[in-house]
Amino acid sequence: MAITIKDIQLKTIRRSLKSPFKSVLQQVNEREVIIVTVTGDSGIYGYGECVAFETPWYTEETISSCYFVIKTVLVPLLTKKIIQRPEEVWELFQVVKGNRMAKAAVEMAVWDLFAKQQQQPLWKFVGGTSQPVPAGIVIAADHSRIKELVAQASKVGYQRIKIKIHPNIDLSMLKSIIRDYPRIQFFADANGSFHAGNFNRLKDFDDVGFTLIEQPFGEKEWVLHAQAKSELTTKICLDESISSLEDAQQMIDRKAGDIVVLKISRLGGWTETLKVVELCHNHSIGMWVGGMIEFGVSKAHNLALASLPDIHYTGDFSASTHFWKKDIIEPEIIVEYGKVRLSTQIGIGYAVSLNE
Ligand code: OSB
Ligand code: MG
Repeated sequence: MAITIKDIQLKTIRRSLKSPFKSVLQQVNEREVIIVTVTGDSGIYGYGECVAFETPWYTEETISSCYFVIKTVLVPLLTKKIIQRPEEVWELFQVVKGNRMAKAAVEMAVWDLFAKQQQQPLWKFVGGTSQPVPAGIVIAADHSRIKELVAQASKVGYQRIKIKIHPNIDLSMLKSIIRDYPRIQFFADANGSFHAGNFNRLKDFDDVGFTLIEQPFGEKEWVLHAQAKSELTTKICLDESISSLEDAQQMIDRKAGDIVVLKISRLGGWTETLKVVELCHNHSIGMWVGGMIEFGVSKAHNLALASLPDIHYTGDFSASTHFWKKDIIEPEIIVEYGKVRLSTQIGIGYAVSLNE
């Protein structure tokens, strides 16, 4: 059923994190995102969340570049258009170069709108089947706190813990923690902190007990990642490197990784993400859904993605209360027995409330 796009509204929200998020790239204390509301001719509306950061430390976009691009370029492109399928938004936006996080925020809202129009939960609309979704948490704090934070996460029931690493982190400390929790899967995220000069140091991480090492080298370092994949037994997983279908194809062609972190925003929206899922499925590449310190609208989209039958690793799904005093969705996301139950309501499945 066709939808005429009637109106698109942007609302910026800004909240402090409960505690600083520290990685080799940046320390994040506060988070600003843009909530995009797209309204169709029937009066139904869908939500997207733009999750670029304040400065370009993770991707090239920033929250202010996204606001500018959405407002002055994408909104005029989409307003009054008649859309038959949400995939058409990707095609409409092809006249705009790059700016994938800006495009994704608007495109995701249109997917939510279509799911609502069809009276389906978004996760069913995109083909999801697996629920509840297993919950994973990220530890991005001072190393002196890792042990204590792992103990806390284990108590909550998280099934997977991702630890931010860098070349100088104490490996015997990590080994002993991982040994203490045999039922929890541990991922390591290096955020590109290794380089050709310390390649051998990466090999020291091979027997620490990690299920995978995420993004050891820089985003364009296909050769180093291929070397890592061939020389380590721990699986190599790419995050920053994968911002398009072409990047996923590169990874496969160059044998530069075993696993892909899916981020709808970094990939430019659902349409491109679903293509990456299909490609990875066809090449037996593992997948999981990554987080970017998001609020509930984005998390709801991520949860829908994680419910696809091809997603086999546990993603970055922590409870709303992990980062936020108060999330922007109701009910908030909760983790029970290490899992997040998906909403049976239509669309993203949550009400949005932007008041503090
Ligand atoms: O590298 O995966 C990353 C957060 C912001 C930017 C990049 C990354 C992250 C995380 C995920 O590690 C944190 C989360 O939202 O659970
Ligand atoms: Mg990462």
